[in-house]
Amino acid sequence: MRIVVVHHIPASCQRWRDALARELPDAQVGIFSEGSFQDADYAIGWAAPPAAFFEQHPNLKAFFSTGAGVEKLLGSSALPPNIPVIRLEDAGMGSQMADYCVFEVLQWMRRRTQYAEQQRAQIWKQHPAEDKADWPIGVFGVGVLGSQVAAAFAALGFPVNGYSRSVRDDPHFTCFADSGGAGDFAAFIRATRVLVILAPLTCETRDRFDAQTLRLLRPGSYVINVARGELLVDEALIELLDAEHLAGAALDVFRTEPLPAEHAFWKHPQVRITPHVSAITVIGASAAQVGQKIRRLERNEPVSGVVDRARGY
Ligand code: NDP
Ligand code: OXD
Repeated sequence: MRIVVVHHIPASCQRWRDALARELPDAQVGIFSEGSFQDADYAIGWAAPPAAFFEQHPNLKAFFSTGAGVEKLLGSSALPPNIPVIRLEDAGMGSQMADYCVFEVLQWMRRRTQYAEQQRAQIWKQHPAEDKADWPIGVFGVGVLGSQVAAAFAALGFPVNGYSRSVRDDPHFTCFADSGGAGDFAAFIRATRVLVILAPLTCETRDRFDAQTLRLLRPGSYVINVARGELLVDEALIELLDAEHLAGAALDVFRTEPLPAEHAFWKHPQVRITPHVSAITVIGASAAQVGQKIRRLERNEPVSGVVDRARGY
């Protein structure tokens, strides 16, 4: 069996090749950029490989994504329509995502920025304790990762709502959905104080969080975007922060990455940014997942995580 790694970061290619070779010792694992390795059975990579890649590998049985989000891969005109695309499912990302979101919310709720400013000015002043009941969390996208974020907040005693396309039955959150569930999208947003955006980028979710939607959040709300930059309209967020309708934002993903030097987010006092690190792919755990799925496919057994191309995730 032959597996080809195609990743835009050369160091990642080598780490994936080594990890897959450990998981599947009988397989030959090669790297696309190294040239001579052709006609693989399986490919694994991130983003959209060039057309030449698919010409060199015309018999692929599946394409594995090295990430959970597959919008760049699906957007590739070179991707043959018949190849199953299989995404990563959790593989160590869920708990990272939960830590990231909980950390941001606790910092806001416990006024860490305010107390740090007081420390610098040597001011000893206590502020009233916050009641978690006043901090309802709304997780937009309660799939593999979002459901773990919801569970982490629920474990700390926050009220948690989730929104998804289909109604999810999960003891950690109240599920909103446009058909069925506790209410529709507008009701979900109105019930939210901290919005966590964690749905895939599709034609339905692009620009979903525009000024009209963000205005429905209660005054003093916060936004965390750990999904993709394109779900959130940057100008709308800045407008509502400047108008003090929103109190803060923590952003890990952006329309253009790296975030351009001139972008207002870099210096906005209410915005905290990180460079797409809220959940980093753990190569060892991910290669183990991919290896297990390849073994199942070779035995003609079904695997989970196959992307529904029409749905976009
Ligand atoms: P899943 O496919 O498991 O979950 C996606 C969730 O979003 C599901 O609940 C789904 O609904 C919901 N959803 C999809 N479309 C819509 C819509 N139009 N309206 C409402 N809900 C919708 O994905 P993961 O949890 O594994 O990953 C989510 C995303 O997180 C990835 O696509 C990726 O973009 C991002 N990500 C970011 C990382 C980072 O470091 N910043 C790291 C990893 C992932 P339903 O349940 O009905 O299907
Ligand atoms: C992913 C990501 O989709 O890293 O896995 O963003």
